[in-house]
Amino acid sequence: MGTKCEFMSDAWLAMVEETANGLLAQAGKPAAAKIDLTFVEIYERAPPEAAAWGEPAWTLRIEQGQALVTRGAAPRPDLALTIGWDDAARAALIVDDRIRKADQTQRMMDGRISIAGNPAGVPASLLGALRGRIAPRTVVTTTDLANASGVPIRRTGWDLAELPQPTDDPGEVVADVRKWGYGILANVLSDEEVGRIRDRLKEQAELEIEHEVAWLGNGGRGGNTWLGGLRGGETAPWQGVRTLVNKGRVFIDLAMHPKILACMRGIFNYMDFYLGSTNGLILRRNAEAMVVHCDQQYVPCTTPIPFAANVMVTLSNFTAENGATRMVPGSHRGPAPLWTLDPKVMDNVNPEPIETVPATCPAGCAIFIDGRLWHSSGASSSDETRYSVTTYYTLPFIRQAELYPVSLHDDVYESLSREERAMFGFKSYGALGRIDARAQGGRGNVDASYPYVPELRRGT
Ligand SMILES: O=C(O)CCC(=O)C(=O)O
Repeated sequence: MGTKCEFMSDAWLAMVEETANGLLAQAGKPAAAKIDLTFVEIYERAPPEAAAWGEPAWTLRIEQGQALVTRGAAPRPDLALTIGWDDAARAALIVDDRIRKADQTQRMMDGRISIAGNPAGVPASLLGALRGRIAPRTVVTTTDLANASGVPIRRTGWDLAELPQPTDDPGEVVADVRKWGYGILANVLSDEEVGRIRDRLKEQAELEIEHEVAWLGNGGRGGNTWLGGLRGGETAPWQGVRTLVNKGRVFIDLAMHPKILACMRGIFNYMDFYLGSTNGLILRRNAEAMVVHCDQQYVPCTTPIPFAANVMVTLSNFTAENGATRMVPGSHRGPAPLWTLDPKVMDNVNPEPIETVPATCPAGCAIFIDGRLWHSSGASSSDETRYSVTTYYTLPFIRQAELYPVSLHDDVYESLSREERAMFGFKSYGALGRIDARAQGGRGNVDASYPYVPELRRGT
């Protein structure tokens, strides 16, 4: 007889745990090798579309080692998780292949479970995969989650105190991003780490100017920028440093920072996502504000979930004076802002003035921005240079802004772990992203391997 209980409830968790431990015992594992499952993040108990049906949205049945998650009364066999113990080869919980197929459409947004400790000595690489896999999945529909929050879209006259403030709590950050379109995680980097990353960015930026390969601008990051060196009499108050992951290990580590990725997972509702770009953004006195835009401005329709999200890591204090990023709170729940080309400056401008608020915070914070949120860099009237790194992640069906499989330098590619390569776009996503080796032993997918196959002909 199976047992029924609410999805992601404590009882659910206890059942998964019991099943896993039952299998462990069957496999003759010592009692000390018990698996202990705990919730680490819970955002919503059930998807709103399910709640709207007015029934307990999810149930879980466990029978003979099978954990069957069903929506309402209707069983969905594609969500069956077979939890077993792969005793022969290695100690690992196995999740049925079917969940992988379901991965493309079934996404988890209710929460995540983690395995506390590692008493059975499960290899770390498998544990990582398992954490993602064992988590139950729900369906992301086109329901606009944020509309339910009751926050009006694009209001003016903000009281700064009601808007997101820096917090140490990743759950609060994700909730802020859902509600306001942005959230600020405090204390992501220590002072020492801020100093180390900023020094590398400064050195690279200075040398790119010296070598006349810099990305510079009189205004902000927009159409009005050039690649090269300083032109006569120009000071370039704005500077971008592209493809940072080719320019220092510190930037790869930043893109893979566990605190940043934990928030990103929440923002993307536990869907797969990958890295789209990593840029240093430096604002000096007289930098102008950028056109108000959203980071998925290229998507030709409104989307009910973010297709992209950005994290701005602050390497100096972000103040209203030195050009802290400016937001239009709640604007992620509507279409992208309008642009028109101003022929006088040959740059995109917003046809109407838009009220924005600065996201101020100390150095070492991470400002998470939903890809649909209207925002811009601020203008700087300060002698305190603003240093930052913006790291951009997207759902894996979106083209990367920096095409890492081709633009990663060979030594950098060789230095990457499997997990890092997956994040850099070497993992396929359904039918997308297959990499054919260009030569014997060339770059390939982390989750599949295609032999190098040249044009084959008979008789040659
Ligand atoms: O520099 C900033 O504060 C914002 C930059 C930005 O929005 C962008 O680069 O897309």
